[in-house]
Amino acid sequence: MATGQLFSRTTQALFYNYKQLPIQRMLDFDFLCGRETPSVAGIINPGSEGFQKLFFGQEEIAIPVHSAIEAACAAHPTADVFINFASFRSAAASSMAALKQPTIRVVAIIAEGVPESDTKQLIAYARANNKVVIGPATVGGIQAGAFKIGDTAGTIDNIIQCKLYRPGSVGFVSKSGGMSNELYNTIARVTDGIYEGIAIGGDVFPGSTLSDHVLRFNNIPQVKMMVVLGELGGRDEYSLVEALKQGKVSKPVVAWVSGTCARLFKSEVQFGHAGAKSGGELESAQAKNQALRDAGAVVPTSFEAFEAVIKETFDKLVEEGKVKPVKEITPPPIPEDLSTAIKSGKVRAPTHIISTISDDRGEEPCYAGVPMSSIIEKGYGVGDVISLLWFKRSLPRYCTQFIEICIMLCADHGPCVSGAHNTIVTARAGKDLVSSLVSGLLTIGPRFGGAIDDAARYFKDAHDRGLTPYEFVENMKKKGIRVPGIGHRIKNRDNKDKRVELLQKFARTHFPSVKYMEYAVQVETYTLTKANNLVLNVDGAIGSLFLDLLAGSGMFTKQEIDEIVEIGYLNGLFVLARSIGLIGHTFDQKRLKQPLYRHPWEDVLYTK
Ligand code: Q5B
Repeated sequence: MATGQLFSRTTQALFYNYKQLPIQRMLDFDFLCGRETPSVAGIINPGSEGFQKLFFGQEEIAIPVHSAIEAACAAHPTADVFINFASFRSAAASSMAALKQPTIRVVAIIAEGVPESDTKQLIAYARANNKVVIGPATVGGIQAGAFKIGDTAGTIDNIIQCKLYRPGSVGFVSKSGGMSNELYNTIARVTDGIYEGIAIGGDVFPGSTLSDHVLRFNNIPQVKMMVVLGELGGRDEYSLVEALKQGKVSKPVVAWVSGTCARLFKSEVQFGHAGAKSGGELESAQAKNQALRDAGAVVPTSFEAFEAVIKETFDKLVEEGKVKPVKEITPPPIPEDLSTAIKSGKVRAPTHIISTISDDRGEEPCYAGVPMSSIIEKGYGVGDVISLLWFKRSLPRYCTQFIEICIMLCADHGPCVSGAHNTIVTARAGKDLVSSLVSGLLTIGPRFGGAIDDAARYFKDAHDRGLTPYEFVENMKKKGIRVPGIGHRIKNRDNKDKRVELLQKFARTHFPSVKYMEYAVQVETYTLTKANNLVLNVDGAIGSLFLDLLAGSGMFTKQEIDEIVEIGYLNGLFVLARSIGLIGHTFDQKRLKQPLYRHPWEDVLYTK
């Protein structure tokens, strides 16, 4: 690897696998550092394309999403860092695909558990092609004030605390990502801060090694000293020992190999990382610390003394005039996410929707405050669910039974009615279920099935005003309005609608009062004197009987009844019921594989 800088203030990355939080953290870091361009040029999310909205400071930006690595690299030729958040199963293949792209220079592999044989191939390919792999099993790395990989250095608060928003003079490399956070803090306390920090990852075969990065830091003029945190297991630290012995490192190196406690255990211990196990004596923390010390690194006697020796080394550089004090700056504040601010009670925000009928936030959804489980345990039916969701209360059994009867009786009325006809024609045109259903539903209106609300309105008004059926019907005629709920295309005095009879029978048996229905029947008696087909139809029967239900149940105030009639709840019963039949007609046509419907010419009057 050697040479110098991996990143700069203009470095851009491609981010593999959409992970909102680490990407947002990168962008927040950019903003903190005063970068002009976001460090994430594009996202690769296999299988999806488009844009992902994220914040860059206070502004929302749209970051392009690509479904393939090749397409992303072609679209963003200047993005030379590939941040791989793939799982351990697919990290190797995607990393290799990225390394093979001419535009990609650095690949960071976050996943832990990548098969070692795969990692070895990645390392070999990267070395042969002069590319850099950071990881696997890493949090990534950071160039202070310039570029950060994913979750490196944690929260924005931590980044500010560690002064990572501006460059210092220390090059830091560690195996552990978690411990690198600790050291960012330590280094910020006792020096002018980090210039660049890399966590190489805790696998047995890291894509790049401690010495790779130390040698690289040695070539970066802004880096004045290096801090190295190794760990027991493996021999990586010995290549650094060799480099020190051979005089390849001209800047001070302060190092510590953690895991000295391993000797306290009687048997071999595997620590957190795959590579961190106490193997032979040479791999022990003690041996590696001693070797580093012998080779010229500044090695403390314990981890606790690490901070002091870093300070001493840095102070010496200052005394020698090799480090000029960094000019402190105040980073801009990162706007807090609304959701976080609301959670902490710092701000309040008006809601955009108000809902009173159901709540899905708890352990189980509730309808009008009644939990799903009690709906099932109490043996509630569709009528009860309708009474909860439409009327926001539990109605008596006879009311919910009446609602269910309405639903059952209006579920279908054969293939020839407007709704079913439309649905059949639509299904035969090859359209899907929802299109076929809504095509039928759209015919429901003042003439077909949607006269229930108007019937309730007019019958209530006429009844409550004490109009005689004669006065009511003739007044309507004068206004040129057909009486809603009266009249039918095929039903008449001698062929009464069975549904109307069944509804009336039920209501007479169970309702405390049927005054509105009786009024509607009197209206029918009068209209039948005019024409044979001016019967009380199913809409009229439901409309008048629902008035009786509302008034007789004692569950609604007069004001609530007026509101229900005014808003028009009752056509909902027909819409809901007929959906059952329309869905059935759709399935029927599909099952019968019916061809496209074309109306016969003979059935059309062509005229001028
Ligand atoms: N005349 C239903 O009419 C229909 C009159 C009237 C005073 C009336 C008509 C009407 C009100 C709306 C209504 C629901 C269009 C019907 C339903 C669901 C269904 C359907 C199914 C299912 C039928 C002949 C003469 C004329 C008219 C007069 C008619 N209705 N006068 N009040 N209500 N009703 N809709 O047969 O003097 O000759 O000019 O609009 O309640 O949709 O099964 O099919 O389950 O699917 O076409 O049951 O009644 O009668 O238009 O030839 O009129 O009677 O003014 O008088 P028709 P028209 P005139 S249930």
